[in-house]
Amino acid sequence: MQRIVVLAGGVGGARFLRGLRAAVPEAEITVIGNTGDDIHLFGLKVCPDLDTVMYTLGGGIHPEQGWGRAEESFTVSEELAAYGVGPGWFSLGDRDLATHVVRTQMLTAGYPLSAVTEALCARWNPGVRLLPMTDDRVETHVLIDTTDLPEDQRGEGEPGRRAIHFQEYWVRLRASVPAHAVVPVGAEHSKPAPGVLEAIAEADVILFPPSNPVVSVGTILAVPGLREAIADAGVPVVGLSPIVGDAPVHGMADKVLAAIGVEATASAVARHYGSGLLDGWLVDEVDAGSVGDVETAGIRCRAVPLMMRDLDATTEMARAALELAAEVDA
Ligand code: FO1
Repeated sequence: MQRIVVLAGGVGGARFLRGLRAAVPEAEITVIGNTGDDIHLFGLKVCPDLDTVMYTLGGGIHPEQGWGRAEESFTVSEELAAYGVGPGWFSLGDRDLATHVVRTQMLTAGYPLSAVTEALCARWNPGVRLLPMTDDRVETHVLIDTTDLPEDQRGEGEPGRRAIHFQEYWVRLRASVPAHAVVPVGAEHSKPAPGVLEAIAEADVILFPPSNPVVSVGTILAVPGLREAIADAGVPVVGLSPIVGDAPVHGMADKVLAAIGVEATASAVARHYGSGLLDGWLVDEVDAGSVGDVETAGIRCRAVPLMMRDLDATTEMARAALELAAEVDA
C-alpha cells in the first residue's frame, strides 16, 4: 500500500488530488491542508482550502468555481445584506453555510479543527485523509499600500501601508494592488496538527501539487517543524509547477510571488522551494527550456503537460509525478 502525503491549498491542489486518486486508487493519500486562508465571518469559521478539497473529492464542489457548493442558493446572504451586515464581497451560499455552522459549533464545544475536519469528511467521504496543517489559528494577511487603490476604495484611516486579510486582498481587491508582504499571522506559534508529522514520517512519497507556492504550500511550510520533517523524511519529494509559461495557471500567484521576490517562472518557484526540500519538479512542456536550469539547482526535472483541463489530464500529471518520484528514488 503506497502512502502518499500531499500539501494542498485550494482549487489547484484539489483538482490535482482528483487526478492522483484516479491514478493510484489503491494508495493511502493523506492531505495536509492549508488553513491560512481561513476567515471568521458572521461569527462562523470558514476554511476555504479544507472545504475545497473536501467538496471537490466528495462530489459537492461548484465545478466551474472550484470553491463553494454546487446547486447553491444565497437566501441567507441576501437577508444579511438587507440588515446591512457585511461583508458583501465574500459570497457564502446557504448549503456552504451549513458546513461553517457545524464547524463553528464543534469548535465552540472544544473539538480541535482536526477532529472537526474528520467529522465533516465522514459525510463527504473524500477518499483521502484530510488534515489541517495545524489546529492553531493561522490567518494570512497581506501588506498593501492604500495609496495604490483608487480614491473610492481606500476606506477610512490614514493613507499608507495596511495589513488586510488575505481574503480581502484576493476576493475584494482581486489582487489588483501590489502585495508588499504576505504574513501567515500566528504560524510561528502554531504546531502541526495531530497525525501530520506521523503521516510525513510514514510516507513513501511527498507531493507539492500546483498550489500557490506562497499562500498555500508556503503557509503550510511555515508551521514550525513541517519543513524540517519533509526535508528529513528521506523519501522523494516531487512538486508540480503552478506557473506555466510566465503566468500562474490559476489564481494570481504571480502577485504574491512578487511580494517575496520570486519571479513568476516554473524554474524560479523550484529554486524557491530549493533542493533541500525538492528532489523532483515537473514543468509544463512550454517550459521545457527551463529543465536544465532546474537540474542545475540539484532538482531532477521533466517537462510534461500541466494544464489541468480535465480528469484525464490531472491523472496523467499525477502519474508523471509518481514516475519522477520513483526515478529519483532509484
Ligand atoms: N472566491 C471568490 O473569488 N469570491 C468569493 O465570493 C468566494 C467565496 C468563498 C466562500 C467560501 C469558500 O470556501 C471560498 C470562497 N472563495 C471565494 C474562494 C477562496 O477565496 C479561495 O478558494 C481560497 O481562499 C484561495 O485558494
